[in-house]
Amino acid sequence: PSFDTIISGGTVVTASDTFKADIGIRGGRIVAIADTLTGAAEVIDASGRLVMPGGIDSHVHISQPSGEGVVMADDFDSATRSAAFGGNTTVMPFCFQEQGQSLRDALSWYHGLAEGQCHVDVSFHLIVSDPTPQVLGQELPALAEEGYTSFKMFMTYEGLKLTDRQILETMTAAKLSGARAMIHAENDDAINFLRDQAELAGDTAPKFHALTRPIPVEREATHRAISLAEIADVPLMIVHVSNREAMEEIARARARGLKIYGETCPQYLVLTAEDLDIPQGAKNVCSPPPRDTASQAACWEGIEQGIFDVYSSDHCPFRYDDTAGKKHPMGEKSFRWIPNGIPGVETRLPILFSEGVVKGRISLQRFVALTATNHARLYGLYPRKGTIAIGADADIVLWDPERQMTLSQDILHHGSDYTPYEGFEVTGWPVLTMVRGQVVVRDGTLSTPSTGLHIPREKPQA
Ligand code: DUC
Ligand code: ZN
Ligand code: ZN
Repeated sequence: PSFDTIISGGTVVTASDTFKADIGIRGGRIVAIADTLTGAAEVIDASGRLVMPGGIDSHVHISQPSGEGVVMADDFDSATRSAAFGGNTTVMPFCFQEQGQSLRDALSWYHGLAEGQCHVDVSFHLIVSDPTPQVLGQELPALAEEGYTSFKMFMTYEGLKLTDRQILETMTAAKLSGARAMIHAENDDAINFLRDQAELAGDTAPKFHALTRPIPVEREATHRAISLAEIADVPLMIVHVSNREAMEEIARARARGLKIYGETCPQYLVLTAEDLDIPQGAKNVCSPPPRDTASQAACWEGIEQGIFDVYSSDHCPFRYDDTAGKKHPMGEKSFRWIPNGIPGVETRLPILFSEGVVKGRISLQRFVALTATNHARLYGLYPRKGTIAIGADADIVLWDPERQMTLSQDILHHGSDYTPYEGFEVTGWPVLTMVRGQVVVRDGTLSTPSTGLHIPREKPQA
């Protein structure tokens, strides 16, 4: 046969087009796209299905140390299994540099955890928390050449946060090495001030997590991050944008010609701060916190109008009913100790498809751009990944646009013991996930052992 696999009779969607075609796959790559193809060891019937580039989730946390006595709910096996069931073919987790640690040591620890465990492809971002001259002058440039072409900086969190001076120096290293700079924008001093005040007043319940990280905390830091990027003359990705004011900082910077990119996440589209003000509110503690319905509408606007280039999960899973998770013993005393983050790698695509495409807010093409193509472009995976084209990896999701599902912990595969989206109704569901031509999930069953690889990346595109 000419092909290992043919995907037959489906509707192919890319970031630019929607068309009926068969796809021929050989050696893990797409080698033919035509009206009708024949001659394959396996033919997958895609009639009635959308055939889209597999999701690329460029913002997930896996096995990341998250504080004293806290353990993340997913390892690479469970996180990438959950990703595959959710229609994703590549995830980009963070490799977190501890204080005093070299980036290489950090990477070898994460690679050790990931090796042989992954069900989808994986490509690491770095988190630079200790930007010594050695790290910025030697390690980052060398690692960028080796395919680690992006890193995140934090403006908050003890042990992670950088000063403005350090951010400028680290951004400059990104500029010199051609790597993509990403930033978590929240004003650390403002958070600490508000948090101390809240605790003094006895306001320690989970809802005060959101109230002590109000919108100006994020807006100010976003503005400052953009200004620093302008000073350093480097493009910058603002991750997990939650509200209109931060988004407007990005829009304004772009209107002035700066290369500022924005990411938003499902929690900012469908959750609000009120979801922290419930009996099990710790389940929804994440940073930045979900806001209000006006902020949801603003984030939808950013999605529709192109201010946001990427939509990621910020999957950062903890168990709820667990003292190593959301029920950390100190968390009862104050929200300060509740680990920040929620699971979402498996529910990301269905939420955007249902709330975005089915409800008429975005086109199918925009869905693909936001969930796959733009991630590939902005992080140096394009055109190997993120599109359906001759020569690209056969990373494909078959999507049933009509299937109705109720999101629920029972049907998910992550390591968390809950989902923030319990009971949420969606239309549209991934029914087959293929990574480099191998079917990983079909009809709700994981069908191969872990064949995910680490993918070194090119320098990102603007
Ligand atoms: N930032 C993230 O990117 N994820 C989880 C928590 C946080 O602060
Ligand atoms: Zn962050
Ligand atoms: Zn994150």
